[in-house]
Amino acid sequence: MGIVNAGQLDVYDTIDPDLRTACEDVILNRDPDATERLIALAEKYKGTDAVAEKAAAEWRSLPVVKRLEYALVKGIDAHVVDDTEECRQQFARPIEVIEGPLMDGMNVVGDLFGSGKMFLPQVVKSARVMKKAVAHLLPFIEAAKEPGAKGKGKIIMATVKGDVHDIGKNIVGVVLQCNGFDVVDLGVMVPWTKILEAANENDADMIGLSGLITPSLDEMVTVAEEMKRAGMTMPLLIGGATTSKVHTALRISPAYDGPIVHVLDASRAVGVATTLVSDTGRDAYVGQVAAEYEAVRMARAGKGQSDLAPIAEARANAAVVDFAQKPAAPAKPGRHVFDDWDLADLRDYIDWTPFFRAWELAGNFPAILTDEVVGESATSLYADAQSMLDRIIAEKWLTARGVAALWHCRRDGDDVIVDVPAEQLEPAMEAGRVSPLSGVPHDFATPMQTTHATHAIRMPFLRQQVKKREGRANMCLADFIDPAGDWMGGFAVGIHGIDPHIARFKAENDDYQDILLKALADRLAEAFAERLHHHVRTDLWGYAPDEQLTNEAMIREQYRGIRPAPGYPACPDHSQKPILFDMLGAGQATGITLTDSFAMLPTAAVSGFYFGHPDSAYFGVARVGRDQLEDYASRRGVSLEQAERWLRPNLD
Ligand code: B12
Repeated sequence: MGIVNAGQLDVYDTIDPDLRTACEDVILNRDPDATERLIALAEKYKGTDAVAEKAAAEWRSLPVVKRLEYALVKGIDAHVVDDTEECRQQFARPIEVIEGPLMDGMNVVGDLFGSGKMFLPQVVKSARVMKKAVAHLLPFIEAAKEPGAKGKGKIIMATVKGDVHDIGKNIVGVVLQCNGFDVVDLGVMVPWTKILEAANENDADMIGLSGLITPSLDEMVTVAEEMKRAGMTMPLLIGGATTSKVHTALRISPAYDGPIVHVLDASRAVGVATTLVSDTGRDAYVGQVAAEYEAVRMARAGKGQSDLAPIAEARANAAVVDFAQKPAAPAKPGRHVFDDWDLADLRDYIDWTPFFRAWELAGNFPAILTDEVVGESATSLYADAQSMLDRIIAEKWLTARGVAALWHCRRDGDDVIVDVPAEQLEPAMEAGRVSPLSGVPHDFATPMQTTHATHAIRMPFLRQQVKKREGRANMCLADFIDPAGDWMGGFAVGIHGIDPHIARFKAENDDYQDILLKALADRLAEAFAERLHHHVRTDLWGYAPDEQLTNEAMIREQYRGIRPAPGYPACPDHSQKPILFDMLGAGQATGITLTDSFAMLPTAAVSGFYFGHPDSAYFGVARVGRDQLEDYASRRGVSLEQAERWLRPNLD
């Protein structure tokens, strides 16, 4: 068997070709003499430490320009300041170091990435080396009053107003910088005024917008409209998890006259940006994208009325649930606050697959670690993640704060009327937020057994209207709640304390650790949501006291009950979050706040509902019709325009 030392990872192309061929011959069984030849060759490499030291020494004895290239490709930042300084003394002007050896090195990185021989984690490490070198040179460039390095083009990047997510945007920024673009990153929650101002002040070549949640889609349309009103013509790039080519074509593109391109991921961003600044390819490309988006619009326009059932018909086809099977009343009803959940405990609940996806490494954990293509990169990234997690836990970098509550409730049509202890709601009532949302008499069939006075809060849900095949229901989350009296829950969890560490990494120009920490905080938030749900099932609600599931089974959701989160397909309206937060007293209990687009701060946060009935399941509401929109507006006690804004991504 071939044995791979996962601790000794290299860019495949840089392995000594003789050694590489000899190893491949053995592993792929290409030659009957392969073993003998490898054994003979191994003599040359005897004593791995000595070989490593020799290789290290050899690298350090290269000419300084080559040393910089080596450091960039390998992502080694240990000597970069010394080497950059040595290089600076050899060149007439400090700017030449950037435009010469550093850019040459980054071009090698860009080529390896572009041809799939290097992966995102390595590229981000290379960018860290580049940033440290540039940071060393900047004071000299400024002192000499020289103009800065001439990049390929200047891009203003921002996560739009109301949205707090920046991992995707940061990754794209790093990759663009690696490929010679100047990136002016305005951060998160950026209003359109600031984006337009920055584009003008910096004489930018294009603007890139990012967003993770659906309310950001409308904000992107606003930015496009304002760019048009200001007479701008520069290209606008659109990216982020909820954005799509279809939405860009249908909604954003008609709002602006300049070129608009939806970019799926970081690896495509370089090609698109490079074409958009090129003198030769730009016009043809812009024309091609415009034609593509026009075709999307035509295809949509030709589709005619989609097949939606009237809401009354959809309701008549609601899921039929046997309430004899509903879980018993919770062992510990009411609210439970957790100020500082043990991070070491959360570690065991982490779902690692999305972590690798965030770094554009495709595959499922743990198989990804031995994947033929990305295995090396994934293994190295995983090792870095583990050692950062060790420090996060040992040095208590982060704090996991959460709240869970279990309330008595009953179904009323597509709403659930929830009986919430008054003391929990008081701050919200004082702020005048609760009254328009409840308006329901306190008339439960089975009154809640609690010593507190309670308030009835109406939580409206949306129902599927797409016409179903015979025997398939038009689902709504309210269907899982017994109209004669039942129980449901809510939760909010957040990972606090990231800011000082991110500030430290920023000061050190270390994008790699910055993105790594954010991605780990997100994983811990998701793990906390999973862990708390487990605690609810086995203890607080206690309907599955003996549940024994492996982490894998838990990730596959093989447990009873669901925890849908506002924004997920079963309850796509993010504006449920303020009501949920009031019901939980989540602000005070967890320190989590909501932006005006209902994003949560800290960013690594999750909130949602608990449904315990064994039949409860995830589904997608998908498109809703005008009739349901009107009905929903009246159930929420808001204007039609308001409801339209909230439900826009789902409107027919
Ligand atoms: C991981 C994850 C999380 C993490 C945080 C993610 C993060 N920091 O970005 C956690 C667990 C905290 C989380 C929480 C929530 N999430 Co979430 N989450 C995801 C998930 C599984 C992956 C997102 C991700 O990290 N991708 C990796 C990054 C690198 O990709 P990216 O951001 O898309 O960026 C890439 C491209 O889009 C592009 N790009 C991005 N920006 C730009 C900009 C430009 C200019 C260009 C050119 C390109 C570009 O390049 C990037 C690199 O390749 C998605 C589902 C999915 N498969 O996408 C849901 C998803 C995004 N989440 C969703 C929701 C609803 C939520 C919550 C609101 C749920 C809740 N009620 O608690 C919260 C909101 C948190 C908050 N603070 O407000 C929904 C959003 C849809 C919607 N209706 O709004 C999704 C789509 C899930 C779903 N199917 O419903 N989530």
